[in-house]
Amino acid sequence: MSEVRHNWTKEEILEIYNRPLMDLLYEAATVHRKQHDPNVVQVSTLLSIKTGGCSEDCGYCPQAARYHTDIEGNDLMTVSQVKAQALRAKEGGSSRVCMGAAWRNVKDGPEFDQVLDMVRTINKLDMEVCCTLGMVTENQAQRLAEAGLYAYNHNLDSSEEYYKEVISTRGYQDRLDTIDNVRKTNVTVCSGGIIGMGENVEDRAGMLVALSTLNPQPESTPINALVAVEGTPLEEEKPVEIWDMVRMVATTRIVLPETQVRLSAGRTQMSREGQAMCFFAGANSIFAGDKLLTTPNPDVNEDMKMFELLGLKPQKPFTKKVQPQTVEAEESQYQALGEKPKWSRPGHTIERNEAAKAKGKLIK
Ligand code: SAM
Ligand code: DTB
Ligand code: SF4
Repeated sequence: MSEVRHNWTKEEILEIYNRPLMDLLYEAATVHRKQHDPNVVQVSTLLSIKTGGCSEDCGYCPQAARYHTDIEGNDLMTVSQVKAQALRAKEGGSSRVCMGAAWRNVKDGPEFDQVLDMVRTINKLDMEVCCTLGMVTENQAQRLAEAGLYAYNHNLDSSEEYYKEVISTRGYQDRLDTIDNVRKTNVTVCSGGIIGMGENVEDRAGMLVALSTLNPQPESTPINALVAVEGTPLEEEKPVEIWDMVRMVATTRIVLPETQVRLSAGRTQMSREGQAMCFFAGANSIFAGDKLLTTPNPDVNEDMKMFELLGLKPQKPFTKKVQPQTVEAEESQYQALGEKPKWSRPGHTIERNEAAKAKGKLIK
């Protein structure tokens, strides 16, 4: 067993990231094999349960109301719609459903109660349930845990320094506090970020310092390549080079040896050979299904062919941790507190966000 370290420095991580590729790949694959079955990949399906119209200014996000993108927004899905999609995902070989909502944070009330019902319903289908709903309080995280939530996704997105260049409506500390709130429950933590937003390699290393020094480290770490969507402030960013993705995946694997590294957004731009290199470098999870939240993802059949070609097997649900028990709403120990947490709003000016907003207003 390789030791999990929580004191990685930026310099150490940069040294790893910049190693000759063959050395980097060899080390990452070695760490990977000590901790994981290299032929098993966990498969999750994303479901956008509430799309678009978001109040935030995240520069990468097509769901931010202030930018003009082609996204068709919708209200919160019904529990039966979600159940039907979860069954489809299960038939397609997914072990986990990850429900995303275009919210800044969770608010107590009927919509959150409906999400709790969705969690109960999917857990009863014997699938792992993940949610990504924005910031949550400890009480809200406990209510999700009671409903049978397996994982909560909340990304750090980038280094603390570069985060300020991308988002002005919420702070890095709020992200860390949410992860902390989830950590106080039985729910596993899924946290990672995005590359290709114009950050430099120091920022990539900085993000990995922030993730690896969490104690315990996240159980799952998504590495997204930016999907540059027209109308967002980052629309003109160049596609991430496969070499950057491989280096980022390999470095993540080395500094977070036990985590499931998820090859997330951006796979439509990657060849099979490129993805195979990422799996060799320690990626052991993907999002499957022809859509991520709002943008395209490779076809399920293409992924199945890739798994066959590479001899990869999908991971069975609850391999890493036992299935949580679902507590029914009537028997819940936790009630809505109607809290009004003081999540921060830094509100500094980000030129490209302002420009995209102005363009959005003009078009609308
Ligand atoms: N609204 C919630 C939040 O922001 O926490 C949950 C949904 S949000 C869309 C989940 C994550 O998706 C973001 O933190 C970001 O890492 C990722 N994401 C969003 N848009 C993306 C894009 N265009 N390319 C790559 N990743 C993206
Ligand atoms: C994560 O790290 N990536 C997923 C999931 N967690 C929620 C989302 C990717 C979204 C890509 C842009 C879109 O489809 O809207
Ligand atoms: Fe809203 Fe989440 Fe998109 Fe930010 S990333 S704009 S919080 S949906």
